[in-house]
Amino acid sequence: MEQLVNELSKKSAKLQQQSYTTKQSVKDLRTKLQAELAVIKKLTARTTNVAFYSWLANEDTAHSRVIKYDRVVTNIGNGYSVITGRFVAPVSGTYAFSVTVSDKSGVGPAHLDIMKNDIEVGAVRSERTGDMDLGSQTVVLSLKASDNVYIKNRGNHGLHTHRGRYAFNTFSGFLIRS
Ligand SMILES: [Ca+2]
Repeated sequence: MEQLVNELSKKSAKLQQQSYTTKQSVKDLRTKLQAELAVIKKLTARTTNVAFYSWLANEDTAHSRVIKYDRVVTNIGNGYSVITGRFVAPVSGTYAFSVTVSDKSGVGPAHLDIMKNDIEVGAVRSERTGDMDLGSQTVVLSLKASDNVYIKNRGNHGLHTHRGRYAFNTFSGFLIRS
């Protein structure tokens, strides 16, 4: 009887030790997993992909104050809206934007402003003289999520769309880093 009690007592102690070890392992694993998750979150934030490219094909929108570049080629992250002509930043970060402009030859110069939240941050121009000439501009901006960027037409001479045949007037942008 005494031997049996001893054996059971030993077994119980062993089980208690095993239980402790298991609990410790689970705790260690949980700590490791939390650290891994933090790394994954950081990497995911870093690889957020935002990029768009659109050009002007429709003559009707060439005279509007906010240029609505209607031929959307790329819109990763859906930041650009063809309805409003505005790019709205889906995430905070550093962004680059480029615009090219071509005037209607012989009609008048084309002068466009790059606007951030309705404030001019860049400008680009092409002269009415010189057939098929292009102006271009690139800006780098720090944006908060929901800040918007668009292109404003300062003049009213229209832009060279060539009836949608050539992508002379373009607007593009991408997230450098969030
Ligand atoms: Ca010109």
